Amino acid sequence: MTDPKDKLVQKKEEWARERRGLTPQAREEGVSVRHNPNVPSPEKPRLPPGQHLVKGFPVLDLGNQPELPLERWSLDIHGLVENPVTWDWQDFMAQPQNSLVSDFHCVTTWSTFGNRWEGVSFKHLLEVVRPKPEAKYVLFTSYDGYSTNVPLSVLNDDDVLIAHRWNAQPLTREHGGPARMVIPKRYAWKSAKWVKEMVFLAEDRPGFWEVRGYSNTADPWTEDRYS
Ligand SMILES: Nc1nc2c(c(=O)[nH]1)N[C@H]1C(S)=C(S)[C@@H](COP(=O)(O)O)O[C@H]1N2
Ligand SMILES: [Mo]
Repeated sequence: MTDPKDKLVQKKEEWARERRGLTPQAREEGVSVRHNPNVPSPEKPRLPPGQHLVKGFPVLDLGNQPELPLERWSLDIHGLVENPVTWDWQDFMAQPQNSLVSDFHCVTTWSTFGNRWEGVSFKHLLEVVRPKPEAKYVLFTSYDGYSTNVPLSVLNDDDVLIAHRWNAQPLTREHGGPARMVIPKRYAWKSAKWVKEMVFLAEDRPGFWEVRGYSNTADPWTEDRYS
């Protein structure tokens, strides 16, 4: 018997092979820059191409949602940084707290608008750990065995958070509680739930979906879904 997780992985690998979810235009042009995400423009719609808005907040993961009591939780941040840290829950909550609203776009084509996330900003984390000049990428690993990689230049942004609350409630286990990444400008698979470890690296190291046909860069505005 195959477990449901294998089925999901097989399904999503099939999506990548068939390049599902791409608009006809993106299929023909390949990844094209029809919207430059760095230049806000009045014509830029709120919904990225090929996405649809859903009500509520779907849950998507490998099917293994770890149970993490706060007293056993920790976040280990190391690699090419001047000041590696391991935060337990108290340390994490003692950091300056931020609150912001953003949209969330899953590569399987659903999007949610106006999520209020609360937590520690990535910019603050960078001030604490002080990346070395050669650090260019971060590899995130999670308590469920998941991993994903993101360039430091993308993480060094005002809307990137390590979140522990969603819409005024503690983040539930199914959505990655006690704490998860939120990277609104990238497809949602780059936002690691149940985040456990961050390693700062000089060379890029692809994560779980990045080795299974999904884009390394994952920009929703250019339909950068697949590799
Ligand atoms: N640890 C972990 N993080 C993960 C995943 C996962 O399987 N494990 N799935 C990713 C995917 S594909 C999506 S769409 C979002 C979904 O977040 P949600 O379940 O809170 O909607 O989490 C991302 N982060
Ligand atoms: Mo996703």
